[in-house]
Amino acid sequence: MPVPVPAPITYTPVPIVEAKNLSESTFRLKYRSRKPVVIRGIVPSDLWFKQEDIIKKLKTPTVMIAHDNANFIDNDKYVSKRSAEDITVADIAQASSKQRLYLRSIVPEDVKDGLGLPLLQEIANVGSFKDDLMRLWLSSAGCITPLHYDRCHGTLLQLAGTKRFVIFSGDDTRQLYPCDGLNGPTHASRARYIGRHLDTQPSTILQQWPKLRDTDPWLVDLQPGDLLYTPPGFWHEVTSTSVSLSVTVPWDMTAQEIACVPAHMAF
Ligand SMILES: O=C(O)CCC(=O)C(=O)O
Repeated sequence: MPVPVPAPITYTPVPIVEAKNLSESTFRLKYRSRKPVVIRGIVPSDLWFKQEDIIKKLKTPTVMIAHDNANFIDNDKYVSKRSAEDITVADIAQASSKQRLYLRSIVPEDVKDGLGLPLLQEIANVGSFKDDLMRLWLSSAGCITPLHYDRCHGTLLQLAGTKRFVIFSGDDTRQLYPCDGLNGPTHASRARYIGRHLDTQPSTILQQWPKLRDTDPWLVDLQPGDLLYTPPGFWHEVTSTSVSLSVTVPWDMTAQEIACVPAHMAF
């Protein structure tokens, strides 16, 4: 009897558009709350050499160390934290697989000024971004932010290095092993290492998380200068595929959007 070969998980590449070809109305009708998109031509792609300058400007940087050395969940159960006034980019880059480090911080004003945010504001037609939730993320290769969703419109600006995102719409929620509120918050999933195997060894994922067979993920490997938009309620897992520097810039849903959130976001 031939052994049945499991069907692979099919995935769709996240569409990529140039900012100069993206009007406010196209963003609104095609992408806003509907699907992820990479926008190129907003974010400067030459900030690698400035990283050391950038982290010297950080006021109260915190470095996280994951107990399993891979999955960074902002919770004492999974990570320890230390303040990191003395950290250098080399400390993070060379941490490698022995002890990965993930630095998170608020974004210094002059770094914010160089990010091209006025153009994003125009395309997304946003009154103001959520300044208090903007974050700078500097990670060793191999750091993972496990699968979860946010209640804001989210953008991640990839400033240096590379990151892999796997993204699912809220329609896939039942297949994504969401926590039940007791074993973790309901906006987080128990599934792990999806991005690591999605394109190469999907059977590894399916053995552990068989329901993923019935999902429709998007996949993207972000390069410096890419800006990724992720709609509210869309699940995403983020893997740093090299040492990586990113900034996240969220904005609130409108009252109208909040009034019709999908069921999985109601709690
Ligand atoms: O870059 C990361 O590790 C996580 C970013 C994230 O979860 C987000 O953009 O919402």
